Amino acid sequence: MTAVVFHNRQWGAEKKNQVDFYNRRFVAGELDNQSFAEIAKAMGAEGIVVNRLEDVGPALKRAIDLQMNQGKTTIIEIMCTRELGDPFRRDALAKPVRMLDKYKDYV
Ligand SMILES: Cc1ncc(C[n+]2csc(CCOP(=O)(O)OP(=O)(O)O)c2C)c(N)n1
Repeated sequence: MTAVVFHNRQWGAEKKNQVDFYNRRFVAGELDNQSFAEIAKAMGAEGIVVNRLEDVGPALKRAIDLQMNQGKTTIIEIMCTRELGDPFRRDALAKPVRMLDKYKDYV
């Protein structure tokens, strides 16, 4: 098989919620020292790191060739920016609304 990992060196969804709800502060959301391509190689698969947009096509061609002609699994690790996307939910870390009386003391 061929798998593509979009690697932005962070848990971006979690970081974005922290940034939005805690005055732009965040903790424990950034990842700095791992390589998914190297992890793939350590596990016996192929690993390809893509740093430039124009290298995506050749990486996919190589992975598909390995998959179809040699039966090998490849992890394509595409390095991305750390731009934070907008969350699907905008109330993720908001104070919950308590609908039932029995929960009104839980804030
Ligand atoms: C259809 C759907 N399923 C599940 C989720 C819940 N969800 C929000 S962010 C996220 C993980 C995002 O991971 P990735 O795209 O790798 O970005 P990262 O947060 O790691 O930067 C998931 C599963 C969602 N938003 N939409």
